[in-house]
Amino acid sequence: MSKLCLLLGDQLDLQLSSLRQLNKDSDWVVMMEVCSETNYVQHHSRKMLFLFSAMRHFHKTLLQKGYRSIYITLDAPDNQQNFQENLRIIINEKNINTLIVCEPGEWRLENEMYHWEEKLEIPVVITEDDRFLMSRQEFKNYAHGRKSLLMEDFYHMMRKRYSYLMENNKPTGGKWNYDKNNRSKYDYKTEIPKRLEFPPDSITLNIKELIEQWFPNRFGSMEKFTEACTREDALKCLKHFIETSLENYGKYQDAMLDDHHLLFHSRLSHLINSGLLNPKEVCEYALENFKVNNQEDLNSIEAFIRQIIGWREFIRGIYWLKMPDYLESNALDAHQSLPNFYWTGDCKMNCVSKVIKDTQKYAYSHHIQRLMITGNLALLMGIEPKEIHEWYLAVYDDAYEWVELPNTYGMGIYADGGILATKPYAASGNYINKMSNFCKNCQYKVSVKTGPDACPFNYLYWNFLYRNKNKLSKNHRLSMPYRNLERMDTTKLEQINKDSEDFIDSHCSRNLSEQ
Ligand code: FAD
Ligand code: DLZ
Ligand code: SF4
Repeated sequence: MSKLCLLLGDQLDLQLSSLRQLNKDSDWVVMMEVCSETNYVQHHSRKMLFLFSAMRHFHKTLLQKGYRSIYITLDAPDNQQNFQENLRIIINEKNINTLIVCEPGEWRLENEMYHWEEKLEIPVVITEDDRFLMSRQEFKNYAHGRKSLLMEDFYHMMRKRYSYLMENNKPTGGKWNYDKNNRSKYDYKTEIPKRLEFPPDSITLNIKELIEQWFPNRFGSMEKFTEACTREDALKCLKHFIETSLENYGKYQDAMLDDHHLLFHSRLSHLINSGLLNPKEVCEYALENFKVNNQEDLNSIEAFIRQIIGWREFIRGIYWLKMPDYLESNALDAHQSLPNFYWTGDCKMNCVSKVIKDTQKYAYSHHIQRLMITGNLALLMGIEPKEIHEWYLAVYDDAYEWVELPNTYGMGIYADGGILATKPYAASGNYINKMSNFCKNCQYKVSVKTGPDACPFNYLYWNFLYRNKNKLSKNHRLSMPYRNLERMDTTKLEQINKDSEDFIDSHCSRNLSEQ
């Protein structure tokens, strides 16, 4: 009798808690490519290419390390295309007496697993995912009894707990957070480093063919795929980022460029989320290898550490604290359908079009592109939360629901009504123009507020505040824009509302009057 460990596509870590339970000589590991995972949203073809390649390479590593590992490819003749039925076959074939799985990153799958004991008639052990720096239970304990949950408080606690950037129990440099120093527009001089490229090997090329055959109509391109798909290459990416980009990471964190999608961002999230890199190791590698010579360096490393031990952990904690109700939230009663241009990039707004076309090309956007371009527009237009959530979950190669959903509902569109953010991240064209050079190449004019030439972000911003007055005007962080709205000339406001309704009507199949 043996144990069987099911290893999911985002659990590619030799130290994983479920693998630690196995006896290599007698137990089994199984990994599988299944349609139940490829089809629950319309994942970007490049996201699947990355993940399947990383999975197949990881299976090879498991074999080299002496594990008895089974791999079911998508086109294997006996593939039942879902976890449960494939497991049933292996359990019978290999005479398995216990199934082990590390807790998954999505509620829907964990919920399914709770039925496996009964359906597969075998004990199922779900082990804690200790790749995270705080367990789900610890976060629940932390949240218990707190009136509100603030990332900043959580982050201070995590800094102390891990002694990252701490001196004599005080934050290095005297301040916890240097975010205010991290809002510069790109200076158009600092060299943007080239990133490492890993030409696809035969494993990756075979998967590309498979995806072309099985999913010919998926969003996105698989051309010029040069992603790291092994731990070895992922470690090279980490080292390269620390050596070439981290020094400018903080300063230009919020900057965007028309012709460069990445700037100084790490591009590590898909590697961390899939398990090829461990978040703690990423932080510790950065802390050990990055020399802090001046205030800008400190701003950069503080920002980087904050994203990982602060935002990433906090987001995950909120997800498991609030699911499954969280998925149903719609605090702003938003019901517009997602405009088709989110799938094509064919849109006159240069910033939106570029971000979506880069998403098609790379399955990646950096945080401000997600938050202040595609997220901001969905917020201002009042897009139905589930529609924009499914878009984000599909199109990015780092997207799993535990991290995507709170970012979308909490930060992007304020669907959770303020659990994660203290105010909606709503902005007019002015912000985008301040942080990027998109507006120079746009058919709209950022300086024009209404009419056919006006930047749509300008009128949509005021229309959003006007439409949501009852829900938002009491938020003290919005008191200034609401004061300005109060003072606005009625004719101007009428024009703003008309332009907004026309814009929304022309892009959404459901319109404002139907709400
Ligand atoms: P960097 O800017 O280099 O940051 C370093 C690391 O910090 C990242 O690799 C990531 O691990 C972590 N990090 C930074 N910000 C966040 C954050 N807000 N939440 C969690 N981790 C963070 N991130 C995902 O990993 N998956 C998603 O599906 C996802 N969906 C998002 C949807 C929306 C609407 C928004 C606004 C943000 C989303 N994010 C998501 C967060 C963030 O945009 C990405 O983590 C980041 O862009 C990844 O790029 P990077 O590795 O270059 O990040
Ligand atoms: C995202 C994804 C895809 C597209 N396909 C698979 C798959 O075929 N097999 C697998 O084990 N995992 C896949 N994944 C990742 C899972 O969706 C992920 O493990 C769960 O959503 C839990 O986070
Ligand atoms: Fe975007 Fe408006 Fe600038 Fe055009 S003018 S790029 S729509 S912010």
